[in-house]
Amino acid sequence: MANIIVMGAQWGDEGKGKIVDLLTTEVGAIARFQGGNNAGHTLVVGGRKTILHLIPSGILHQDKLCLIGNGVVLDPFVFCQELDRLAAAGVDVSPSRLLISKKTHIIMPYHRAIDAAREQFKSGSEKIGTTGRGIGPCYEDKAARIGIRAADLADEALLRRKIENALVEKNALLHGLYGQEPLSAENIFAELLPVARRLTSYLGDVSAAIQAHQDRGVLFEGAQGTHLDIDHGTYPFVTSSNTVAGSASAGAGCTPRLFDRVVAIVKAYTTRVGAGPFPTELSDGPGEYMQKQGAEFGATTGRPRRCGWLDLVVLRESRRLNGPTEIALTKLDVLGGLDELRLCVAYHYKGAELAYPPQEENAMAHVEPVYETMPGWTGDISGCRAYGDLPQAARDYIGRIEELLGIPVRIVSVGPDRDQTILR
Ligand code: 2SA
Ligand code: GDP
Ligand code: MG
Repeated sequence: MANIIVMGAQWGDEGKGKIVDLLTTEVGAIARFQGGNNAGHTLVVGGRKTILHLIPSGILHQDKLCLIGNGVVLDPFVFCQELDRLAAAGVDVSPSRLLISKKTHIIMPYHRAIDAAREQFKSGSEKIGTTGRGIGPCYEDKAARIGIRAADLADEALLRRKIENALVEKNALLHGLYGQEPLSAENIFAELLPVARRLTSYLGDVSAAIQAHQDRGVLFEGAQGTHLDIDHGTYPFVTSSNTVAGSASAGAGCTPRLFDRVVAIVKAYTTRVGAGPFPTELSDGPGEYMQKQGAEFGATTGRPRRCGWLDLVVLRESRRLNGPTEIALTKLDVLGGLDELRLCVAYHYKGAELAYPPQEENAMAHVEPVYETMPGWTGDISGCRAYGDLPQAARDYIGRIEELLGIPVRIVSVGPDRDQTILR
Protein backbone atom coordinates (compact mmCIF):
# COMPACT_ATOMS: atom_id res chain seq x y z
CA MET A 1 0.00 0.00 0.00
CA ALA A 2 1.44 3.33 -1.05
CA ASN A 3 0.47 6.97 -0.88
CA ILE A 4 0.19 8.08 -4.48
CA ILE A 5 -0.10 11.44 -6.23
CA VAL A 6 -1.74 11.34 -9.66
CA MET A 7 -1.23 14.50 -11.69
CA GLY A 8 -1.62 15.75 -15.25
CA ALA A 9 1.68 16.40 -17.04
CA GLN A 10 0.30 18.57 -19.87
CA TRP A 11 -2.62 21.02 -20.06
CA GLY A 12 -5.24 18.82 -18.43
CA ASP A 13 -7.61 16.14 -19.74
CA GLU A 14 -4.84 13.56 -19.92
CA GLY A 15 -7.24 10.92 -18.59
CA LYS A 16 -6.65 11.39 -14.86
CA GLY A 17 -10.17 10.25 -13.98
CA LYS A 18 -9.72 6.89 -15.67
CA ILE A 19 -6.34 6.24 -14.07
CA VAL A 20 -7.47 7.36 -10.60
CA ASP A 21 -10.44 5.00 -10.84
CA LEU A 22 -8.04 2.23 -11.86
CA LEU A 23 -5.52 2.86 -9.06
CA THR A 24 -8.23 3.23 -6.42
CA THR A 25 -8.08 -0.54 -5.79
CA GLU A 26 -4.59 0.04 -4.34
CA VAL A 27 -5.63 2.56 -1.64
CA GLY A 28 -8.15 3.14 1.13
CA ALA A 29 -8.99 6.78 0.39
CA ILE A 30 -8.89 9.29 -2.48
CA ALA A 31 -8.41 13.02 -1.97
CA ARG A 32 -8.84 16.03 -4.26
CA PHE A 33 -6.44 18.82 -3.27
CA GLN A 34 -6.88 21.73 -5.71
CA GLY A 35 -9.17 23.13 -8.40
CA GLY A 36 -12.91 22.83 -8.36
CA ASN A 37 -15.68 22.03 -10.78
CA ASN A 38 -13.64 23.42 -13.65
CA ALA A 39 -12.35 19.83 -13.69
CA GLY A 40 -14.09 17.17 -15.72
CA HIS A 41 -12.82 13.69 -14.92
CA THR A 42 -14.32 10.92 -17.02
CA LEU A 43 -14.69 7.31 -15.86
CA VAL A 44 -16.02 4.54 -18.06
CA VAL A 45 -16.84 1.23 -16.45
CA GLY A 46 -18.42 -1.52 -18.52
CA GLY A 47 -19.32 1.04 -21.18
CA ARG A 48 -21.10 3.29 -18.66
CA LYS A 49 -19.74 6.84 -18.51
CA THR A 50 -19.57 9.03 -15.40
CA ILE A 51 -18.14 12.56 -15.46
CA LEU A 52 -17.05 13.92 -12.09
CA HIS A 53 -16.31 17.58 -11.44
CA LEU A 54 -15.83 17.76 -7.68
CA ILE A 55 -16.22 14.38 -6.09
CA PRO A 56 -13.03 12.29 -6.24
CA SER A 57 -12.79 9.68 -8.99
CA GLY A 58 -12.66 6.86 -6.42
CA ILE A 59 -16.37 7.22 -5.63
CA LEU A 60 -17.45 4.26 -7.80
CA HIS A 61 -15.54 1.88 -5.50
CA GLN A 62 -18.00 1.28 -2.67
CA ASP A 63 -15.47 0.62 0.10
CA LYS A 64 -13.29 3.72 -0.38
CA LEU A 65 -13.41 7.03 1.45
CA CYS A 66 -13.46 10.16 -0.72
CA LEU A 67 -12.01 13.42 0.57
CA ILE A 68 -12.28 17.00 -0.64
CA GLY A 69 -9.28 18.88 0.70
CA ASN A 70 -8.83 22.46 1.85
CA GLY A 71 -7.08 23.41 -1.41
CA VAL A 72 -10.23 22.75 -3.44
CA VAL A 73 -12.78 25.47 -4.21
CA LEU A 74 -16.25 24.01 -3.89
CA ASP A 75 -19.47 25.16 -5.52
CA PRO A 76 -22.14 23.87 -3.12
CA PHE A 77 -24.86 23.83 -5.78
CA VAL A 78 -22.72 21.74 -8.11
CA PHE A 79 -21.72 19.47 -5.24
CA CYS A 80 -25.38 18.73 -4.46
CA GLN A 81 -26.18 18.14 -8.14
CA GLU A 82 -23.29 15.70 -8.35
CA LEU A 83 -24.48 13.91 -5.21
CA ASP A 84 -27.96 13.56 -6.69
CA ARG A 85 -26.70 12.30 -10.04
CA LEU A 86 -24.49 9.68 -8.42
CA ALA A 87 -27.22 8.60 -5.99
CA ALA A 88 -29.64 8.21 -8.91
CA ALA A 89 -27.08 5.93 -10.54
CA GLY A 90 -27.02 3.78 -7.40
CA VAL A 91 -23.72 5.06 -5.94
CA ASP A 92 -23.49 5.42 -2.15
CA VAL A 93 -22.73 9.09 -1.49
CA SER A 94 -23.55 9.16 2.20
CA PRO A 95 -21.39 11.23 4.57
CA SER A 96 -19.74 8.03 5.78
CA ARG A 97 -18.00 7.84 2.37
CA LEU A 98 -17.43 11.47 1.57
CA LEU A 99 -15.81 14.22 3.60
CA ILE A 100 -15.30 17.92 2.84
CA SER A 101 -12.63 19.82 4.74
CA LYS A 102 -14.03 22.58 6.95
CA LYS A 103 -11.31 24.78 5.46
CA THR A 104 -12.40 24.35 1.83
CA HIS A 105 -13.36 27.64 0.20
CA ILE A 106 -16.84 28.02 -1.21
CA ILE A 107 -17.60 29.29 -4.72
CA MET A 108 -20.41 31.82 -4.46
CA PRO A 109 -22.75 33.08 -7.20
CA TYR A 110 -20.82 36.37 -7.31
CA HIS A 111 -17.62 34.47 -8.13
CA ARG A 112 -19.27 32.95 -11.18
CA ALA A 113 -20.69 36.33 -12.19
CA ILE A 114 -17.27 38.02 -11.93
CA ASP A 115 -15.55 35.19 -13.82
CA ALA A 116 -18.00 35.54 -16.72
CA ALA A 117 -18.05 39.36 -16.71
CA ARG A 118 -14.29 39.65 -16.59
CA GLU A 119 -13.84 37.31 -19.54
CA GLN A 120 -16.47 39.19 -21.51
CA PHE A 121 -14.81 42.51 -20.72
CA LYS A 122 -11.37 41.38 -21.97
CA SER A 123 -10.31 41.97 -25.56
CA GLY A 124 -10.03 38.90 -27.82
CA SER A 125 -6.35 38.10 -27.35
CA GLU A 126 -6.51 38.68 -23.59
CA LYS A 127 -9.35 36.25 -22.89
CA ILE A 128 -8.18 33.25 -20.86
CA GLY A 129 -11.02 31.02 -21.96
CA THR A 130 -11.92 30.09 -18.39
CA THR A 131 -14.59 27.51 -17.70
CA GLY A 132 -16.74 30.28 -16.17
CA ARG A 133 -17.16 28.34 -12.97
CA GLY A 134 -15.94 31.12 -10.65
CA ILE A 135 -12.65 29.41 -9.85
CA GLY A 136 -10.31 32.43 -10.14
CA PRO A 137 -12.52 34.88 -8.20
CA CYS A 138 -12.96 32.33 -5.38
CA TYR A 139 -9.21 31.81 -5.02
CA GLU A 140 -8.81 35.62 -5.09
CA ASP A 141 -11.09 35.93 -2.06
CA LYS A 142 -9.17 33.18 -0.29
CA ALA A 143 -5.92 35.08 -0.80
CA ALA A 144 -7.59 38.36 0.17
CA ARG A 145 -8.79 36.67 3.37
CA ILE A 146 -12.45 37.45 2.75
CA GLY A 147 -13.49 33.99 1.54
CA ILE A 148 -16.34 31.86 2.85
CA ARG A 149 -15.14 28.49 4.04
CA ALA A 150 -17.13 25.27 4.25
CA ALA A 151 -17.34 25.46 8.05
CA ASP A 152 -19.03 28.87 7.74
CA LEU A 153 -22.01 27.17 6.10
CA ALA A 154 -22.95 25.77 9.50
CA ASP A 155 -23.05 29.24 11.11
CA GLU A 156 -25.96 31.13 9.58
CA ALA A 157 -25.24 34.48 11.23
CA LEU A 158 -21.61 34.42 10.12
CA LEU A 159 -22.58 33.31 6.63
CA ARG A 160 -25.09 36.13 6.22
CA ARG A 161 -22.59 38.71 7.48
CA LYS A 162 -19.84 37.45 5.16
CA ILE A 163 -22.15 37.57 2.14
CA GLU A 164 -23.26 41.12 2.99
CA ASN A 165 -19.66 42.26 3.45
CA ALA A 166 -18.49 40.61 0.24
CA LEU A 167 -21.25 42.16 -1.82
CA VAL A 168 -20.14 45.71 -0.99
CA GLU A 169 -17.02 45.09 -3.06
CA LYS A 170 -18.51 42.63 -5.56
CA ASN A 171 -21.39 44.92 -6.51
CA ALA A 172 -19.02 47.84 -6.94
CA LEU A 173 -17.29 45.70 -9.55
CA LEU A 174 -20.28 43.95 -11.10
CA HIS A 175 -22.54 46.99 -11.19
CA GLY A 176 -20.04 49.87 -11.19
CA LEU A 177 -17.55 48.49 -13.70
CA TYR A 178 -19.38 45.79 -15.64
CA GLY A 179 -22.80 47.50 -15.67
CA GLN A 180 -24.74 44.52 -14.34
CA GLU A 181 -27.68 44.46 -11.94
CA PRO A 182 -26.36 44.45 -8.36
CA LEU A 183 -26.72 41.12 -6.54
CA SER A 184 -28.87 40.86 -3.42
CA ALA A 185 -27.36 39.42 -0.26
CA GLU A 186 -30.81 38.35 0.90
CA ASN A 187 -31.45 36.35 -2.30
CA ILE A 188 -28.03 34.70 -2.23
CA PHE A 189 -28.44 33.76 1.43
CA ALA A 190 -31.95 32.36 0.87
CA GLU A 191 -30.81 30.28 -2.12
CA LEU A 192 -27.75 29.00 -0.32
CA LEU A 193 -29.39 28.05 2.96
CA PRO A 194 -30.96 24.68 2.02
CA VAL A 195 -27.81 23.64 0.16
CA ALA A 196 -25.64 24.77 3.10
CA ARG A 197 -27.71 22.73 5.53
CA ARG A 198 -27.32 19.65 3.34
CA LEU A 199 -23.59 20.16 3.02
CA THR A 200 -22.87 20.48 6.72
CA SER A 201 -23.28 16.74 7.27
CA TYR A 202 -20.27 16.20 4.97
CA LEU A 203 -17.92 18.54 6.85
CA GLY A 204 -14.98 17.08 8.69
CA ASP A 205 -11.26 17.00 9.29
CA VAL A 206 -9.59 15.80 6.09
CA SER A 207 -6.08 15.93 7.59
CA ALA A 208 -7.16 13.57 10.34
CA ALA A 209 -8.83 11.26 7.82
CA ILE A 210 -5.64 11.10 5.73
CA GLN A 211 -3.61 10.32 8.81
CA ALA A 212 -6.05 7.57 9.74
CA HIS A 213 -5.88 6.04 6.24
CA GLN A 214 -2.21 6.46 5.37
CA ASP A 215 -1.29 2.89 6.25
CA ARG A 216 -3.87 1.58 3.78
CA GLY A 217 -2.73 4.16 1.21
CA VAL A 218 -4.23 7.44 0.05
CA LEU A 219 -4.44 8.53 -3.57
CA PHE A 220 -4.17 12.28 -4.19
CA GLU A 221 -6.07 13.21 -7.35
CA GLY A 222 -4.74 16.23 -9.22
CA ALA A 223 -6.95 18.30 -11.49
CA GLN A 224 -6.07 20.29 -14.64
CA GLY A 225 -2.39 19.88 -15.56
CA THR A 226 1.13 21.03 -14.76
CA HIS A 227 1.21 23.67 -17.50
CA LEU A 228 -1.99 25.22 -16.15
CA ASP A 229 -0.32 25.76 -12.76
CA ILE A 230 -0.71 29.33 -11.48
CA ASP A 231 3.08 29.67 -10.96
CA HIS A 232 4.67 27.17 -13.34
CA GLY A 233 2.17 27.16 -16.21
CA THR A 234 1.86 29.36 -19.27
CA TYR A 235 0.89 32.42 -17.21
CA PRO A 236 -1.49 34.23 -17.58
CA PHE A 237 -3.22 31.44 -19.53
CA VAL A 238 -3.44 29.20 -16.49
CA THR A 239 -5.92 28.19 -13.82
CA SER A 240 -5.82 29.79 -10.37
CA SER A 241 -4.36 26.95 -8.29
CA ASN A 242 -1.08 25.08 -8.03
CA THR A 243 -1.58 21.92 -10.04
CA VAL A 244 1.89 20.44 -9.52
CA ALA A 245 2.43 17.39 -7.30
CA GLY A 246 3.92 19.53 -4.51
CA SER A 247 0.52 21.12 -4.02
CA ALA A 248 -0.97 17.84 -2.75
CA SER A 249 0.55 18.28 0.68
CA ALA A 250 -0.73 21.80 1.35
CA GLY A 251 -4.02 21.26 -0.46
CA ALA A 252 -4.99 18.11 1.41
CA GLY A 253 -3.31 18.87 4.73
CA CYS A 254 -0.58 16.28 5.17
CA THR A 255 3.18 16.02 5.37
CA PRO A 256 5.18 15.93 2.10
CA ARG A 257 7.00 12.94 3.62
CA LEU A 258 3.87 10.87 3.06
CA PHE A 259 4.15 10.33 -0.69
CA ASP A 260 5.67 7.15 -2.13
CA ARG A 261 4.72 7.44 -5.80
CA VAL A 262 3.99 10.25 -8.22
CA VAL A 263 2.14 9.02 -11.30
CA ALA A 264 2.29 11.46 -14.21
CA ILE A 265 -0.60 11.09 -16.60
CA VAL A 266 0.60 11.76 -20.14
CA LYS A 267 -1.71 11.76 -23.13
CA ALA A 268 0.01 10.20 -26.17
CA TYR A 269 -0.43 13.53 -27.99
CA THR A 270 -1.17 17.01 -26.63
CA THR A 271 -4.43 18.87 -26.11
CA ARG A 272 -5.38 22.19 -24.66
CA VAL A 273 -8.78 23.76 -24.04
CA GLY A 274 -9.04 27.51 -23.62
CA ALA A 275 -6.57 30.12 -24.81
CA GLY A 276 -2.78 30.25 -24.50
CA PRO A 277 0.37 29.17 -26.33
CA PHE A 278 0.60 25.62 -27.69
CA PRO A 279 3.77 25.12 -29.74
CA THR A 280 2.91 21.74 -31.30
CA GLU A 281 -0.70 22.62 -32.14
CA LEU A 282 -1.98 21.33 -35.48
CA SER A 283 -4.79 23.25 -37.12
CA ASP A 284 -5.68 20.55 -39.65
CA GLY A 285 -4.74 17.05 -40.88
CA PRO A 286 -3.48 14.97 -37.94
CA GLY A 287 -4.83 17.55 -35.46
CA GLU A 288 -8.36 17.12 -36.82
CA TYR A 289 -7.83 13.36 -36.80
CA MET A 290 -6.83 13.40 -33.09
CA GLN A 291 -9.75 15.68 -32.26
CA LYS A 292 -12.21 13.32 -33.95
CA GLN A 293 -10.71 9.96 -32.97
CA GLY A 294 -10.06 11.11 -29.41
CA ALA A 295 -13.50 12.81 -29.06
CA GLU A 296 -11.64 15.81 -27.72
CA PHE A 297 -14.36 17.99 -26.21
CA GLY A 298 -14.21 19.66 -22.78
CA ALA A 299 -15.77 17.40 -20.15
CA THR A 300 -17.12 20.45 -18.31
CA THR A 301 -17.93 23.02 -21.00
CA GLY A 302 -18.15 20.86 -24.14
CA ARG A 303 -15.67 23.14 -25.93
CA PRO A 304 -13.59 21.44 -28.65
CA ARG A 305 -10.04 20.84 -27.44
CA ARG A 306 -7.08 22.00 -29.52
CA CYS A 307 -4.81 19.09 -30.53
CA GLY A 308 -1.16 18.63 -31.50
CA TRP A 309 1.91 16.40 -31.38
CA LEU A 310 3.40 15.14 -28.14
CA ASP A 311 5.68 17.81 -26.68
CA LEU A 312 8.68 16.46 -24.77
CA VAL A 313 9.79 19.97 -23.78
CA VAL A 314 6.52 20.35 -21.90
CA LEU A 315 7.00 16.88 -20.38
CA ARG A 316 10.62 17.53 -19.41
CA GLU A 317 9.45 20.56 -17.44
CA SER A 318 6.74 18.41 -15.85
CA ARG A 319 9.38 15.86 -14.87
CA ARG A 320 11.45 18.57 -13.23
CA LEU A 321 8.48 20.06 -11.38
CA ASN A 322 6.80 16.83 -10.27
CA GLY A 323 9.51 14.15 -10.12
CA PRO A 324 7.26 11.34 -11.35
CA THR A 325 8.15 7.78 -10.42
CA GLU A 326 6.18 6.46 -13.39
CA ILE A 327 4.05 7.45 -16.36
CA ALA A 328 0.55 6.37 -17.31
CA LEU A 329 0.36 6.90 -21.07
CA THR A 330 -3.23 7.40 -22.21
CA LYS A 331 -5.15 7.51 -25.49
CA LEU A 332 -2.49 5.66 -27.44
CA ASP A 333 -5.29 4.07 -29.48
CA VAL A 334 -6.19 7.49 -30.90
CA LEU A 335 -2.92 7.69 -32.85
CA GLY A 336 -3.57 4.45 -34.79
CA GLY A 337 -3.99 5.15 -38.50
CA LEU A 338 -1.60 8.09 -38.75
CA ASP A 339 1.24 7.41 -41.25
CA GLU A 340 3.86 9.08 -39.14
CA LEU A 341 4.09 10.53 -35.66
CA ARG A 342 6.10 13.49 -34.53
CA LEU A 343 7.71 14.11 -31.18
CA CYS A 344 8.78 17.63 -30.28
CA VAL A 345 12.17 17.20 -28.59
CA ALA A 346 13.32 20.84 -28.31
CA TYR A 347 12.33 24.41 -29.16
CA HIS A 348 14.15 26.92 -31.31
CA TYR A 349 13.88 30.31 -29.68
CA LYS A 350 15.80 33.50 -30.44
CA GLY A 351 18.60 31.58 -32.18
CA ALA A 352 19.06 29.01 -29.40
CA GLU A 353 17.84 25.45 -28.93
CA LEU A 354 15.90 25.01 -25.69
CA ALA A 355 15.27 21.77 -23.80
CA TYR A 356 12.89 23.53 -21.38
CA PRO A 357 10.17 26.14 -21.99
CA PRO A 358 11.20 29.81 -21.85
CA GLN A 359 9.69 31.63 -18.86
CA GLU A 360 8.94 35.14 -20.08
CA GLU A 361 5.27 35.96 -20.54
CA ASN A 362 3.87 34.31 -23.63
CA ALA A 363 7.36 33.40 -24.93
CA MET A 364 6.00 29.88 -25.60
CA ALA A 365 3.91 31.47 -28.35
CA HIS A 366 7.10 32.33 -30.25
CA VAL A 367 9.08 29.09 -30.09
CA GLU A 368 9.59 26.80 -33.07
CA PRO A 369 9.24 23.08 -32.29
CA VAL A 370 12.09 20.75 -33.28
CA TYR A 371 10.63 17.40 -34.31
CA GLU A 372 11.69 13.79 -34.55
CA THR A 373 9.58 11.62 -36.80
CA MET A 374 8.58 8.03 -36.16
CA PRO A 375 6.48 5.60 -38.20
CA GLY A 376 2.85 5.19 -37.17
CA TRP A 377 0.82 1.97 -37.09
CA THR A 378 -2.43 0.88 -38.61
CA GLY A 379 -5.22 -1.05 -37.02
CA ASP A 380 -7.19 -0.78 -33.83
CA ILE A 381 -5.20 -1.39 -30.64
CA SER A 382 -8.11 -0.80 -28.25
CA GLY A 383 -8.49 -4.56 -27.78
CA CYS A 384 -4.85 -5.08 -26.74
CA ARG A 385 -4.47 -6.19 -23.12
CA ALA A 386 -0.78 -7.17 -23.04
CA TYR A 387 2.23 -5.08 -23.99
CA GLY A 388 3.30 -7.71 -26.50
CA ASP A 389 -0.04 -7.36 -28.33
CA LEU A 390 0.82 -3.80 -29.36
CA PRO A 391 2.25 -3.26 -32.87
CA GLN A 392 6.04 -2.77 -32.93
CA ALA A 393 5.67 0.88 -33.99
CA ALA A 394 3.49 1.58 -30.93
CA ARG A 395 6.04 -0.07 -28.64
CA ASP A 396 8.80 1.95 -30.29
CA TYR A 397 6.84 5.14 -29.67
CA ILE A 398 6.49 4.26 -25.97
CA GLY A 399 10.16 3.25 -25.82
CA ARG A 400 11.25 6.58 -27.27
CA ILE A 401 9.19 8.50 -24.70
CA GLU A 402 10.79 6.48 -21.90
CA GLU A 403 14.23 7.09 -23.37
CA LEU A 404 13.72 10.84 -23.74
CA LEU A 405 12.31 11.26 -20.23
CA GLY A 406 14.07 8.50 -18.33
CA ILE A 407 10.82 7.50 -16.62
CA PRO A 408 9.12 4.11 -17.04
CA VAL A 409 5.69 3.92 -18.66
CA ARG A 410 3.94 1.52 -16.28
CA ILE A 411 0.37 1.91 -17.53
CA VAL A 412 -0.72 2.13 -21.17
CA SER A 413 -4.34 3.09 -21.77
CA VAL A 414 -5.84 2.03 -25.10
CA GLY A 415 -9.47 3.08 -24.62
CA PRO A 416 -11.73 4.96 -22.21
CA ASP A 417 -12.99 1.88 -20.34
CA ARG A 418 -11.41 0.75 -17.07
CA ASP A 419 -10.61 -2.57 -18.77
CA GLN A 420 -8.89 -1.06 -21.79
CA THR A 421 -5.61 -0.90 -19.98
CA ILE A 422 -2.20 -2.55 -20.18
CA LEU A 423 -0.21 -2.83 -16.94
CA ARG A 424 3.54 -3.41 -17.22
P1 2SA B 1 -10.47 28.26 -14.97
O1 2SA B 1 -11.92 28.01 -15.23
O2 2SA B 1 -10.23 29.60 -14.34
O3 2SA B 1 -9.78 27.15 -14.25
O4 2SA B 1 -9.79 28.36 -16.44
C1 2SA B 1 -8.46 28.77 -16.59
C2 2SA B 1 -7.75 27.93 -17.63
O5 2SA B 1 -7.67 26.57 -17.17
C3 2SA B 1 -8.21 25.72 -18.16
N1 2SA B 1 -8.91 24.60 -17.54
C4 2SA B 1 -8.95 23.39 -18.05
N2 2SA B 1 -8.25 22.83 -19.06
C5 2SA B 1 -8.53 21.55 -19.35
N3 2SA B 1 -9.54 20.83 -18.76
C6 2SA B 1 -10.24 21.37 -17.76
N4 2SA B 1 -11.39 20.81 -17.36
C7 2SA B 1 -12.48 20.63 -18.35
C8 2SA B 1 -12.36 19.29 -19.05
C9 2SA B 1 -12.47 21.81 -19.34
C10 2SA B 1 -13.72 22.05 -20.17
O6 2SA B 1 -12.20 18.30 -18.34
O7 2SA B 1 -12.42 19.21 -20.27
O8 2SA B 1 -14.69 21.32 -20.14
O9 2SA B 1 -13.70 23.07 -20.90
C11 2SA B 1 -9.92 22.68 -17.32
N5 2SA B 1 -10.38 23.48 -16.34
C12 2SA B 1 -9.74 24.65 -16.47
C13 2SA B 1 -9.21 26.59 -18.92
O10 2SA B 1 -9.53 26.06 -20.19
C14 2SA B 1 -8.46 27.90 -19.00
O11 2SA B 1 -7.50 27.82 -20.01
P1 GDP C 1 -9.12 14.19 -17.09
O1 GDP C 1 -9.63 15.56 -16.89
O2 GDP C 1 -7.63 14.12 -17.10
O3 GDP C 1 -9.73 13.19 -16.15
O4 GDP C 1 -9.56 13.74 -18.55
P2 GDP C 1 -11.02 13.94 -19.22
O5 GDP C 1 -11.96 12.97 -18.65
O6 GDP C 1 -11.40 15.38 -19.22
O7 GDP C 1 -10.67 13.61 -20.74
C1 GDP C 1 -10.15 12.38 -21.12
C2 GDP C 1 -11.12 11.74 -22.13
O8 GDP C 1 -10.47 10.66 -22.77
C3 GDP C 1 -12.35 11.16 -21.49
O9 GDP C 1 -13.42 11.25 -22.40
C4 GDP C 1 -11.96 9.71 -21.25
O10 GDP C 1 -13.08 8.81 -21.22
C5 GDP C 1 -11.14 9.44 -22.48
N1 GDP C 1 -10.05 8.45 -22.32
C6 GDP C 1 -9.25 8.21 -21.25
N2 GDP C 1 -8.31 7.30 -21.56
C7 GDP C 1 -8.51 6.96 -22.85
C8 GDP C 1 -7.83 6.11 -23.77
O11 GDP C 1 -6.84 5.47 -23.46
N3 GDP C 1 -8.32 6.06 -25.05
C9 GDP C 1 -9.41 6.77 -25.45
N4 GDP C 1 -9.82 6.66 -26.72
N5 GDP C 1 -10.07 7.58 -24.61
C10 GDP C 1 -9.62 7.70 -23.34
MG1 MG D 1 -10.84 16.89 -17.81
